[in-house]
Amino acid sequence: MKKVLIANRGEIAVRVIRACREMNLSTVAVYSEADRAALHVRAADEACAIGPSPARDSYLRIDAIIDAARRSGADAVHPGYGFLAENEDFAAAVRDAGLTFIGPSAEVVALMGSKTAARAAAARAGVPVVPGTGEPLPDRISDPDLARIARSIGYPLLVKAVAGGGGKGMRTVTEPAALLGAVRGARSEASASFGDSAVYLERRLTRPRHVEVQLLGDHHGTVVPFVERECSIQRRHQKVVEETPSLAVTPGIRAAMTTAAAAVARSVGYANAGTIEFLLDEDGQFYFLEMNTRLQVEHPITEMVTGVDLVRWQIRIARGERIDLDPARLLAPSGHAIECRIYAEDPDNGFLPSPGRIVQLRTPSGPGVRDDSGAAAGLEVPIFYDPLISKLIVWAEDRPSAIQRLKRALGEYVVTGIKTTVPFFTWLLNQEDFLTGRFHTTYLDEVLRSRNGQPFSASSADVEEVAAVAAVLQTLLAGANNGSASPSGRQTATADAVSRRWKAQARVEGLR
Ligand code: MV4
Repeated sequence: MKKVLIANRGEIAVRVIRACREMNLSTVAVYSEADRAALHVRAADEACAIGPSPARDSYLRIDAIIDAARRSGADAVHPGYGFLAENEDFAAAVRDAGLTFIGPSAEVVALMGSKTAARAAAARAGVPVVPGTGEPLPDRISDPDLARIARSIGYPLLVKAVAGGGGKGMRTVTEPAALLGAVRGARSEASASFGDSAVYLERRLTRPRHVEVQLLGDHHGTVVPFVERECSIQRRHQKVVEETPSLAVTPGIRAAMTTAAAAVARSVGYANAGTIEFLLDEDGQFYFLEMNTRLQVEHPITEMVTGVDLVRWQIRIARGERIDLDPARLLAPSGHAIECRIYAEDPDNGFLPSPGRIVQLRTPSGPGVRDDSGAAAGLEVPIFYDPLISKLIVWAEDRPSAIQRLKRALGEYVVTGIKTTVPFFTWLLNQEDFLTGRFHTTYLDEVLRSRNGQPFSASSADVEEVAAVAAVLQTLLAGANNGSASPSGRQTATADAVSRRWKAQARVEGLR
């Protein structure tokens, strides 16, 4: 392997390019029209245009990407996450073009893509699954048959899409009268989203946590699991904060859960980085949910507490190397890591996307801080893609110190020109339930609903203070260069004095 094409964009493309460079591999970026000047294009050794801005005309075009690999002479393809990362046809097309796919086999991608097949594989490996139908419901099931199956599973239950994941095509049913409508609704949503109307039923667990196990498998039959990640802080099925280890996982649960995860992966001959998602209920019982056959957004927190570079290992595994990591080390985390997903969204306006040109961007640094960014000052955040601009990851000796460090780092974050979710995180990190670890998968949606749209940013006192800092600066600068300079640009206020100092400093630097 000499030259890797990264079939993705944004922060994950940059992340993969960094690993390649450390391994002396050349890199090829691909880009849509909207991404001509993007960071991942600048970061790579070379870049190929693959089509118009909408993802379906560029980042989702299997033929265009294979063609770019041929043109550039790449011999391997890394899919990142999202886009084609879990598309079995893409994995097969890469293989059939004689290239190395830095991911699992097309067959395993297909198997885990069917949520019922994945569930069955987990059950065969001896791993608990939530009571449910197991098989997709027959297309033309009679109403009485459906009602009988539902009754035997018990209410409340969930109708889930076989091709689903991420909450799409999912419906809660709390009483028999709502069953038919929910099945119909789920079928049509699944059909529209995935082109597959198949659904199945599962008992709905109340207030479970979402805990997942990272693993690596190689082509020689070795599978090693890592300490779990806690991913219950989600908004509308999108993770927003992840941490490791989980406060809810005891050593006993960890041993059982990681063993279960490895058993599922081993049973399907898994070779790549992968993740087994579990639901963990209030009495410590866990259940297999899904397997993700790719690198995940939140992989850095695992890297921070284990010292293992997961992308490097994906590449080594794809080259046929053996995993020679000490399994005990992967289950004994050093310290605590937390990630915040920073989006170009306006938290004070229903988290609406906030695309546009980034005027200033200063990302935090210092001890224990890692910033995985896909954006830069002067660049547009396009409307066409997921508006994740940056992942802020911190490490510290323990959870309270990690939270302190995260607050410090969020205070250093400066971004102007677009709105971001930074003020929301500053609020979240002060919530009693977050600090004590008393949360579950519906926690965030519940508190956001109860807040009724109160703003996260700037009280008027904060705005006044920012204005005062700006006025002082203006006076100083006027003295320094004969009154020709005047601070300009938009200023986002947060309720944090440290943040204001950093912003003031960034502004001075911006004017020099
Ligand atoms: C569940 C569940 C409770 N019981 N299954 C949501 C997305 C999809 N991947 C599966 N999901 C859930 N499945 C049973 N049997 C609760 C959820 C769920 C959830 C899961 C993980 C993270 C966030 C969530 C938010 C709401 C519901």
